[in-house]
Formats: sequence, C-alpha cells, structure tokens
Amino acid sequence: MRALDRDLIRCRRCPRLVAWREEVARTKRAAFADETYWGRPVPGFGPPDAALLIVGLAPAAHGGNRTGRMFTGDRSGDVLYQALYDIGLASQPTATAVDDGLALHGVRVTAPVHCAPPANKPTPRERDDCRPWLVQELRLLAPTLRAAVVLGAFGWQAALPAFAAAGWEVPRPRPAFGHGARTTLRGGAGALDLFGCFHVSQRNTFTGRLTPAMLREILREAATAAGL
Ligand code: DU
Ligand code: SF4
Repeated sequence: MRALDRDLIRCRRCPRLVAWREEVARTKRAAFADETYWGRPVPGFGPPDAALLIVGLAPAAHGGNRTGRMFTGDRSGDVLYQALYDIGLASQPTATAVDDGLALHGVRVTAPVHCAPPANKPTPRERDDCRPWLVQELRLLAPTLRAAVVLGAFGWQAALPAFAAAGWEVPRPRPAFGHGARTTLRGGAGALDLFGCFHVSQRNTFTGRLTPAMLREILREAATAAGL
C-alpha cells in the first residue's frame, strides 16, 4: 500500500484537477494563510489490512487538499471521525492534521477521486480516469475487506465498477444508491457487504438530511458485517 500511495501522490493525469488543487494550494483560504497546503493527490487513510472501507467522493479543497489526509481538516471529516470514534473505530473524535495522532481501527477511508475538484464536482471523465487507483487499493485490501460504506450517489456510481474490476461480483442490474441501501458482492477472497449512506457533507448534515445517529447506525451495521 505504501508503494501505491507513493505512486498516487505523483499522479497528474487530470489537467483540470491538477490545476485546481495547485491553485487552491497557492491562493489558500485566509484562515490557513500561514499553512503549506498539500496540493497533491490524497491517499487513502487507515490500516492496509482493514476489514471495513469508507468511500467518499473527493478531497475537500481546504480540507484533505490542505492537510494531505482524507477528510482531515474539514467539516465533513468532523462528522465522519466523530461517528467512527463514537462506535469505537477511531482513537479520537477529531482529525486536524497528519500528525494529530488519529488512528483508525480496522477501517480505512478513501475516495474514488483523489484530487480536490472545483465545486466538489469531478467530471465523469475524471471519475473514470481516477478509478484505477481505487481498483489497486481494493486489490490490496481484498484479503481482509468484508464490508464497505459508500457515502453518496457519486461515490456509489464510481465505486461499483471498481469493486467489479477488483474481482467482486456486482449484481446486474446494478443496485441503486440510497441511504440504507445494502447489497452483497461475492468475491474470491470472500463476500463483501456494501452499504449506501448519505454523504457527510454540510449540505446533508446542516439540513438534518443526515443526522449523527443515522450515520452511526449505518457505520455500526457495516462494522458488524465486517466483524469489527
Ligand atoms: O512523500 P512524503 O511527503 O514523505 O509522504 C509519504 C506519505 O505521507 C504519503 O502516503 C502521503 C503522506 N503525507 C500526507 O498525506 N500529507 C502530507 O502532508 C505529507 C505526507
Ligand atoms: Fe490522478 Fe486521480 Fe488526481 Fe486525476 S484525480 S490527477 S487520476 S490522482
């Protein structure tokens, strides 16, 4: 996984995203003016032998793109890591920087697009061009991976073909995304239970579409399916 991350952080495949991640890193947000932004592809975070995988969308411009770690230093991450801590899968409820001491237990967090996109919206082409990184990550995780939670419809659309390419059987027709959607993918190394959950973005959490209790419930269900 270390070798994969090393290659990933050098990726410049998507011209629009490379330009955006670097422009954001140069111009910064006033509140972070004295920080050096990461400004590169953000690798998955968590043990390489995780049993549970959480799949988001893409790094936030001033979150993961600033700190260099998934969901670290942004509002979405505040909600996600608090929930993981609440159910015993994270060592602390907050994620602020790569050296903040946060450790995840049996769970890894990744995204189908590894660079921050303008308006949090990758194009279909960028989604497809980044997929090989997720496929490689899934192949490395396959021996231990037993469940995954996909946050949001974009992640769901992006991740199902990646699971298929990494060796799991995705039912046909493809299961639809929904909060609480659940399907089982059979695979060589064992079955994988896949869960859909609304994304932890402020658009959902500030409006009450996704409450902390709803998030905890799906994460706990998925953790149980993963044997955690
Ligand atoms: O090449 P390096 O800067 O030593 O990074 C090694 C390792 O640490 C890589 O997986 C990225 C991660 N990382 C990070 O996520 N954010 C940082 O600011 C620095 C390193
Ligand atoms: Fe590379 Fe993915 Fe970033 Fe595109 S989004 S430049 S494929 S890491």
